[in-house]
Amino acid sequence: MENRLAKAKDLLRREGLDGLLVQSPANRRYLSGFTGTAGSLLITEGESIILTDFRYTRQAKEQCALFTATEYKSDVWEALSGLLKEHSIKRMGFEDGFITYRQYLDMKKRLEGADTVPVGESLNLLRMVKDDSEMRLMRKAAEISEKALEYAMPLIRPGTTEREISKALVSYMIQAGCSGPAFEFIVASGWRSAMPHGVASDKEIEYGDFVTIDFGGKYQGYCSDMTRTFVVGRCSPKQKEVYDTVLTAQLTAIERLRAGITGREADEAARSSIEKAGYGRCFGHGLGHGVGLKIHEAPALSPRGDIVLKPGMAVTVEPGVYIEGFGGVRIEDLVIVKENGVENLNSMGKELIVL
Ligand SMILES: [Mn+2]
Repeated sequence: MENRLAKAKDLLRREGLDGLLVQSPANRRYLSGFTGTAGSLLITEGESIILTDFRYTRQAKEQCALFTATEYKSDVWEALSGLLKEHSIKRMGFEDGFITYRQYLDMKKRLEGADTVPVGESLNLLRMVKDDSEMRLMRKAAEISEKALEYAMPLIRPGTTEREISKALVSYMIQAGCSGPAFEFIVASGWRSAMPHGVASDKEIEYGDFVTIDFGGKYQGYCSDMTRTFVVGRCSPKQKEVYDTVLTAQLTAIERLRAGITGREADEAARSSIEKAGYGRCFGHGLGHGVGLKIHEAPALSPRGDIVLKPGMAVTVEPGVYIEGFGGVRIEDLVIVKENGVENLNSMGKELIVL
């Protein structure tokens, strides 16, 4: 936590701010350890304060050892206004990507006298490189998700609905220690597998279907994210060709991934592999995204990904090919970028399985 707070103070200096207001759940938790659903951090060079209401006073004191916990009565802006004066904060950074327009107007009105400065992505970017404790939690989240998929695999057969598979995954992961799903699961079978984000429906699995399952759990705040595609009953030559195209692209991208390349270069490795196989127009999304306290965070591995990858960044590698009326395949692993390659948090096989 000291290191994380030090990163926030670097940001203060870099942006010429006297204070930083942090209210988004992920950044708040990252910097303070606070897991409650409401609260504001005010970080200055010399002091770190967490403002909560009555419901969270005790929790804030217990969880945020590096912060002074202060309870406000009913109006957080009034409390903040007092703190800004007390600490002579003239320029305060705020999370423009998080607060609503209504909150923004409130803030401007109530914190009159202080300049409020949008910090853009800079605060979120502090979370990109994971520390050892974060990596441990992500490994655990990934491990639980693989076990959940093994548990649910016998259900992937004609007659089961997509939602039943989704339900089995969620209940296994909660039983194994996850607080819940990391996002709404995609279980897309047959024609629905051509929809990259086809969330689980009441459609029944049918003989010959592709079944794409994209899911993950939240373990002590950290997300996992993985995708496997299966074929049920019988696999056509075309299905095999599409599957192998995606698998080759996925392996090629993992081979290419390492510190020092950009997200764009990683994406390009998979994209050119799929293009060579003749399916370039069927891969309409980016290769992957950062994962951590949020399921989607920086850096992006995509044609617009200009962030240079560093050791400790956690990213997904998930190329796909989607063909309207036929179906689609996506294969996704969660990896941690290393100096000369990656640590793959997924160990489950990726050869085509016909169930
Ligand atoms: Mn993903």
